Amino acid sequence: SKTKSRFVVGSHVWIEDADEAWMDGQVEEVNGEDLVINCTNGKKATVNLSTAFPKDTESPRGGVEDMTRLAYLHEPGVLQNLKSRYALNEIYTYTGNILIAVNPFQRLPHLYNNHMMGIYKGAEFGELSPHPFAITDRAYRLMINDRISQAILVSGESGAGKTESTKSLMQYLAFMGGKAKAEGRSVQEQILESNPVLEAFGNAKTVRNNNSSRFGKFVEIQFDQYGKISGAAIRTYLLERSRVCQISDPERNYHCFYMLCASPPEDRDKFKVGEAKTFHYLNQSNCIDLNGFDDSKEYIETRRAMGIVGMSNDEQDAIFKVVAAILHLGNIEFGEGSEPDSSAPKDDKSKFHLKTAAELFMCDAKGLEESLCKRVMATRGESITKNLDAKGAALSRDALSRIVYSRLFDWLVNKINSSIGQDPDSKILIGVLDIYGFESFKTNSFEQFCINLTNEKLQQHFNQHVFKMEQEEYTKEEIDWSYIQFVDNQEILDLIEKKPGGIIALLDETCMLRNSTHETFAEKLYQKYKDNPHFSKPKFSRSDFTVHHYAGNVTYQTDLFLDKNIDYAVNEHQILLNASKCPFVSSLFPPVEEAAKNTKFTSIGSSFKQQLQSLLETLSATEPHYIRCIKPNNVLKPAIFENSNVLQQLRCGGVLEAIRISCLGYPTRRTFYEFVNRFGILHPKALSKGNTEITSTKMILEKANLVGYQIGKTKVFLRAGQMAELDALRTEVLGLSAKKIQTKVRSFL
Ligand code: AD9
Ligand code: MG
Repeated sequence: SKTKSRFVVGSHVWIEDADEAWMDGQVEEVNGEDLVINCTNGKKATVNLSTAFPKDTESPRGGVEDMTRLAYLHEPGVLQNLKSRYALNEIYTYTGNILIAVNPFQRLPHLYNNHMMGIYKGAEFGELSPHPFAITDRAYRLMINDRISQAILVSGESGAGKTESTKSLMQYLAFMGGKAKAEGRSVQEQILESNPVLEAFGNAKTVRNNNSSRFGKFVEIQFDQYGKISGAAIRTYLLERSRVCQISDPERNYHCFYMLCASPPEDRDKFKVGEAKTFHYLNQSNCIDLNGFDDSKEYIETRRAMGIVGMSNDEQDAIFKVVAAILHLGNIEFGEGSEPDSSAPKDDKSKFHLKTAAELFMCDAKGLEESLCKRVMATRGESITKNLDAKGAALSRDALSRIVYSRLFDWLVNKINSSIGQDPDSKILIGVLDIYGFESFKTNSFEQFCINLTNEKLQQHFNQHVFKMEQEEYTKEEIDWSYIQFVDNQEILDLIEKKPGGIIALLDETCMLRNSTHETFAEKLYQKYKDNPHFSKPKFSRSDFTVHHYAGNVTYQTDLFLDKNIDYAVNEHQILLNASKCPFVSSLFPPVEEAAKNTKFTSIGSSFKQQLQSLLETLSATEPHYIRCIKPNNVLKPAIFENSNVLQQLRCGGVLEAIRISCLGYPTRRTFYEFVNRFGILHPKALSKGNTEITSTKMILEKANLVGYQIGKTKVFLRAGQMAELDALRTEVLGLSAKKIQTKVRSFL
């Protein structure tokens, strides 16, 4: 309120700090607007009182399990709480219904064993320590009791622990909903074993995570009317294709390549591979071996899992032959051919790799060479065969590798889905989403653009949900609340995906025009969005653009936007592999219908947008649960908690936004008992016998001259800042009563 300061001499406060983000201390002097603070690190600081936040001195040393229990729901309070819990290896914390998971970077096996699952099974939510099992248990029970489908959305930046969290909750679902099967593999076993298969082909070591998922995943687990798992469907999003041909030190290509090269000698003979370091697609980076990851053991493990998810030995062999063929493709180098501006394999070594790739693909070697070195151009009913120069042939080779790998990955996903099987009668499901978090790097390309669109959409879903939950709590307590506005990101979504007129639509248009370049694309963007508040053109750039995302500004480099948006198999490649004598390879390239040949290309941006749309539709029919994963440091080591880094993630993950939304209403809730316990000292008369807790609460609030709070059925709801005012009074009273004892002067009250 206007007249009372939140701070007095002796108040404990948080102030901003350049190194630590927030620093705590105690007010030594109040000079008008200024506070002189004695910081706990010994520094002295003078700050404007509007920049200081009250610090709760009553909160338990080990932090609280649910942040909505914090006396002060603000940034430093949230940060301090997570930090003190992390120091005790308490990696999970709630913020209301959201579970925050801070990556421990060390195995904590006691947290995830069968015994633990047994403990969480059937326990009341909030009764036990925060845990993904508790979230999953609640989702499962809501599904059973209310017959409503549920979704668990796991998000966070790369290396934050999304995939590990996802695995532990799938393990819990299998525990709760698994059923014994008389013969063959149980559905829950197949679901769990799909993880190592997808990780072998879709995960790689990056600078951010040694086992980074290079695709997004939504697993829909279907249940029968008895609550037993009866089917599942896996959808994947945007596998990173460029990695197949291009990696930078110290990253790795997809795990499966190294596994294959580390397979038993008889398999290496069968698949015609040698050491990993002899392949160009792998040796562009110095990192071949991965600490703590035994590629030969993983090979055996992956094949075992592939068997469980229904891939026959022959199929597995065919898959690894394709993987091997890609490695050999990568070793073909091109030099000048016999005609001007033509190309041919450079030397005997390249010829050998070309022959081997053709053998593995079971296609014609001459045909493979031609499909790489020549391009058929169709113009006005005529087709002309044109030679590609060495550079063009190398590009064609890489395009072939990428399309083969991405078709292979899609095949794996489809195969897993068909062997697990869908339950057409299932009416209830639990969806689990493990998808890349917001990304903002030094250079951001089309992938980051799609990833950030995903996050923009999920953020909207999240905000709407958090907002709804707040309203429900108010309704339950029967208190008034005026409509609280929150910032919606619909305008940013429109900028990106509106049709027509959005960036994706503009990109598709540009891709369809001849002679377009990324510069003409950028020029169109600049013209179209020059007045859009969520768009800007960086000063010194001619082709970059900046989108003002909810989580911050990201500048995208358009250089590869056009190439990356266009998805098509080069016709020559298509014909060649369709004719393969290996039924598996030929099935990856089914004949293209005449009609489809004329449509110039499939837009990756637009099809991704559609996939997202359908994901959001699925989600909107479910009750969502959120797990926000946090990466406490960038060195991937235990026990290091970097304040600013964590804050940035809390911001991007919408945790602070959720808190902000709740601060717009009545962020502090206390049961009447708790309230009287803490603030009874402000008005001892209110505690007289015969007064109910609710009466005492009201009397204390009146005495403190507060306005705008609400009295619910079981709790008092305070506006933001009111807890601090009460605490300031309390500090004063406590200080005075200490003096009173010493000097027996008159009482404050
Ligand atoms: V990415 O966007 O796919 O690059 P994720 O999926 O968020 O990323 P991931 O789950 O793979 O991260 O976790 C990264 C690493 O952190 C794991 O390989 C583990 O070494 C470590 N980790 C994460 N969560 C846990 C955990 N609950 N217990 C132990 C963990 N280690
Ligand atoms: Mg992952």
